[in-house]
This record gives sequence, C-alpha cells and structure tokens, in this order.
Amino acid sequence: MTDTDSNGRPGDVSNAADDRDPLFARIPRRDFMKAGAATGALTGLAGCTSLLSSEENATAAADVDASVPPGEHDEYYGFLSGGHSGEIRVYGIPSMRQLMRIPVFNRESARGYGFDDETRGMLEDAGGYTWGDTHHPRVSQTDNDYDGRWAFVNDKANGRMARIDLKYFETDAIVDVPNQQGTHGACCMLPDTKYVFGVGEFRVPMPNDGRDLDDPDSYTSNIAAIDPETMNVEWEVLVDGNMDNGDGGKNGRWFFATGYNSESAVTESGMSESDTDWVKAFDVPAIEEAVEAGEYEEIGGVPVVDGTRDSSLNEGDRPLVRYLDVSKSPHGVSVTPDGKYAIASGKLDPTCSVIDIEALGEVDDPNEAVVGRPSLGMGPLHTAYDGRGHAYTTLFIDSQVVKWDIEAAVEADAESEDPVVEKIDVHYNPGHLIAAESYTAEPAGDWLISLNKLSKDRFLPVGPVHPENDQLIYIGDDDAGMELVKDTPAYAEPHDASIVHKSKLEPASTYDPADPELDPVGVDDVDIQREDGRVDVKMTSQRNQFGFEDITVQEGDEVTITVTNIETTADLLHSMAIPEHDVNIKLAPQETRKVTFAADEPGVYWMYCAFFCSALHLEMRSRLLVEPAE
Ligand code: RUQ
Ligand code: CUA
Repeated sequence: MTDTDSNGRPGDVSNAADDRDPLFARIPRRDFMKAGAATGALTGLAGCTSLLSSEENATAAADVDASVPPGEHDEYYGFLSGGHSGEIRVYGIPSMRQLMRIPVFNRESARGYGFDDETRGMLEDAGGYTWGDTHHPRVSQTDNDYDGRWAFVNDKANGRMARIDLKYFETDAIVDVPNQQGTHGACCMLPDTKYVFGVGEFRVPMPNDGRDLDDPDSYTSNIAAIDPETMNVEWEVLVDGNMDNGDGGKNGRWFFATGYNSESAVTESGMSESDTDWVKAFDVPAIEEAVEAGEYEEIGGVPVVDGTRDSSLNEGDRPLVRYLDVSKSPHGVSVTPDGKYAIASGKLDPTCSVIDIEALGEVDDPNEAVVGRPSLGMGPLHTAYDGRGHAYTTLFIDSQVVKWDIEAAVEADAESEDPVVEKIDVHYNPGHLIAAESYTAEPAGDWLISLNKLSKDRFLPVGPVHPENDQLIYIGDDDAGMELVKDTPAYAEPHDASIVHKSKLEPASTYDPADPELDPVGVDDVDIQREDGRVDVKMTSQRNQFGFEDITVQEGDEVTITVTNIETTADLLHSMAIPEHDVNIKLAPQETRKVTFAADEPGVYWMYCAFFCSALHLEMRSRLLVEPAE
C-alpha cells in the first residue's frame, strides 16, 4: 500500500499553494523533469509539489532523540559533497552539526588551500581550473567495510577525480581524467577498493581534438578505472549512450552505470525519446583480460577498450559490457548490502529496476537479469539501504522518500505498488539520500539523510538564493515507521554523501613530524639563503612569533618561505599571510608549508598570523622589507 493520501498532500493542493504565494511564484522552477513525450503527466508537476505551508508539514513530536548535548560527540561522520562549491563538508550525525569543510577543487582561504606551493601545484597540475562540481563522495573500503583511509570525489565540471586523506582530512591527490568530460558518477570497486571508477557523462568525440564536431553519432562516453594508491588511470571503456551514476558490486566482478540518452541525441527532447535506456554492467575481470591481451587503443596515454554494443570485444560469450534495457532515463544505481541486486531508479518513470547480479553472469539475454520492477512514485532518483531488507528511494517529483521491501519487489509483478512499505514527505524535491553505512555490506539502519534540492519556506528568508535542506530521518524502528527529525539548511549544493561510523576513522590531531614527506623546519634550521634573485627562507611559527623578525629582500626577488608550526598542542593553529602578495598559508601543529611569490614592489609588508592563537596573536607579526632595486 502507499500512504500518500494519509500524508495528506494531494498534488492539486500543492499547486494551489504555489499560486497563492508570491514568494513561491518567483522561484524559477528546476524543471529538468519536463523532458519528453512519455513524461507528459510529469510536466507541470516538476518542482511544484509539496508546497504545503510549513505548519502543515511540521513533523509530529520527535520521539527519537537526535540531540547531541554540548561537549558530546556524534556517532557518525557524514561526508557530504558541496556540488559546485567544489568542496566536501563533514557533518556530525545525528546532530547535523557541520564539523569541517574540506576544499577539493576550489581555492579556499581559511585553510590556505590552493595558496601554498604544494596545493597550488596540485590544482595547477590537474588542469589549473579554479572550481569544480563535487557530487559523489565515497569512502574507501576493505572487505566491504570502511577502512578509514580515503574519501574520493568526482569533479563533474572538469572531468577529474580527487582523493582526500582521512588522516588529515585534506585533499592529497587530483587526477585530470583523460578523454572524459563530465566525470559524474564516482564509486569504489569492492570489496577492497581495487579501483575508483569515474563515470563520464558527456559524450564527445574521442579524442576530442576538433574532429567530428557535429557528428553526434560518433561521440562516446567512458568509464575510467583509477588506481586508488597512485591515482593513475589504468584503463577506460568506451560505451554507447550517456552515463550518469555508478556503483560497484561487492565481489570484484561487476560495476554498474546508469545512463540516459541511448538515443545518442544532443537535445533534451532527443535524449528522452525512447521509453527505455540502459544500465551498463561492466565485467571488470573480462575488461582486465582484454587490457592484458593488448586489445585496446591508447588514447590520451590511457588504454581504451571498446565496450560499445557492436564492438567485437562485446560479442561472444564473455562480453565486456552488458547492456540492460530499463525504464527511461534511469538515474541512481546502488548495489544492495548483500551484493545480490543492483537497483536502478527510473527518474522519468515511476519504477526502479532490480537487477539480479549473479544471474547477470549466467543469462544469455541480460534483460532476464532484471527480476523486479516495483512502482514507487514520481521521479525516483536514488536508493539507500538499512540492512534489514528495505530500500529507501527518493521521489523527486513527489517530494517523498519511499521505503520498500526488496524481496517483495522481486516476488511481485512488474509495476506493482505492493512492495511499498511507507512514504514520508520531505521538503522539498530530494535528490540523493543516504543511510548510515549504506554503501557497506552492513548498513547501520538507524539514520538516513534526505538531501533536498529546495527548501522554499522552511527557513528564514535570506534573499533569492535559498539554502537547500538536508533532512535527518530516523529509520531504526520498522513498527513506528520513518520519522523526520531535523531540518538542516545547506549551502549549495550537496549531492551525495557517505556516512561512516566514528570507530572507523582515526584522524590525526596534529601533523606527524616523522612523516618523511613533511620535511619540517626545526628550531635550529631557521635560515635565509640568497642566490641570483632567489631568496629561500626557512622559519618556524609558534606563540607568538615567526622564526625571523625581519626578512629583507630585493625588489624583483623570487621568495620562497617554508614555515613549520612547531607547536605540539592540538588545535593551536597559526598561519602566515602577507598583504598585497596574495600569500596565505595555514599551519596546523607540526605542519610545514611552503609558499613562493615575487617581491615586486618595494616597501614594508607585515607578515601576520591569521588564526587567533593567543592573547598576543595580534602581535605575532614580522616585517618583509623589500628594498628598491638599485
Ligand atoms: S546525481 S540527484 Cu550527480 Cu548523484 Cu543524482
Ligand atoms: Cu599565531 Cu595568531
């Protein structure tokens, strides 16, 4: 049964609310749903649903205690992507307090990210772009459980993948994926994170060097298999149609990607013409064998294997990529915790397709591996799990999360609504949702976050740019049902998230001076070297001084300053900023950073510390004296 009605939010009331409220009327609708023929019924509903007043939407009493008293810690870390802010945000769950922001593809001044030589060099080497669009943060696993080493996240804007070191909670590697435009999906090959997969969304000529400009039929997209240790792209597989989201099976064989545009069109209406699109199932060991056997073409320095439908490698009894016909424009795909099924959401169709992963390797016609197709509601996008046999799917258009029974969906007839257990309203228009440890073999089954694209009336108005709304839902009690516990305004724009139990991470509280890569400046190494217009400064920072009171250089010198924060006390940060030189480095305890700049203008410049580090913080400054050239 579905309890849409008992939730009291028929669609026409919503439309009425929309008409009444001039504030809502001004909101430009996000209408990516308005595509194409078979979706006529959806047109006009998009973005206009669930516009009940916040009073009507107020949740019943919070029986569930999600409070985390002052001074106490949360149970989980949530890693939420920041979308086109280019960053990752770390939340405590269930408090939903934002604990940290980790800049990834964006320059960020509070952490000096993109200002010191190392992080600036990393961003420059990875294409030199100044922004990115993070969607899918995935945390590395060993034996299908979080191992606390890394998080990975894609850059949809510029075709990149980044790695975040979870000891220091900082980005430590970025690869500019060759041959890929719009790296959208990101996920790990499980059980042991053998690869990180980047799923290319935008079809382009291959190589994209000016050839075939207006010959869309010859465009392709691809997946890239990235080695998590080296961040090297090991191989890529070309396919037909777009790709969108991806997820790896749990046992090292299959990788799944959804995709719209099996039509190979370049316009919105063209992309939604057909009633079906594909889920592509990549047979990873078969692809590795093909690479091993030299059955690839090297493009952009990467072995590229042909996984298009008509390719010779895709014929015979061990095709590299199996194309499954599923309902129109599937969006999210995620593998169930037990590794049995991959579930692809219909987006423009109210159903999800349940794919039997083991059957995939046995059937001749891959469509026989689609063993369930429950009808869930309008605009299903993404699915998460509680480890008790339930799936939770966001319904973008209905503004709901639907809980359903996976095995019941396999038993039921196609398009049956019987597998639906319960629906809950969310506010509004959810994209992803994520349950605690949902991507592992053993989800925790207690908390779920619905990452809603619109907040409309839920918070104090702050001008025309509204925050989004990340809602915390308790899913731990199957009898009582889902309970909406908390609204959290979110700056644009979280997409996906991973929720990791705190016991699985071991963040460092200071940098490790024994780390050979850090090369710290000791108290005795403070030094200035000059040679041919280059000045090399090594110095320390500690309460309340830098290693030099004055640094004198000549106009036109290239100056490199390496600073180590020699504090051993946790949380005692310094920084070194130099006005009018765009210099700004952050120094956590025992951290060493290096910055190079040109001393172009004669004058006095106060190097100062920007973290309030002690009562004498303001006095913590030294002079950079730039002498006029003779
Ligand atoms: S996609 S809102 Cu970038 Cu994960 Cu679905
Ligand atoms: Cu060091 Cu302020």
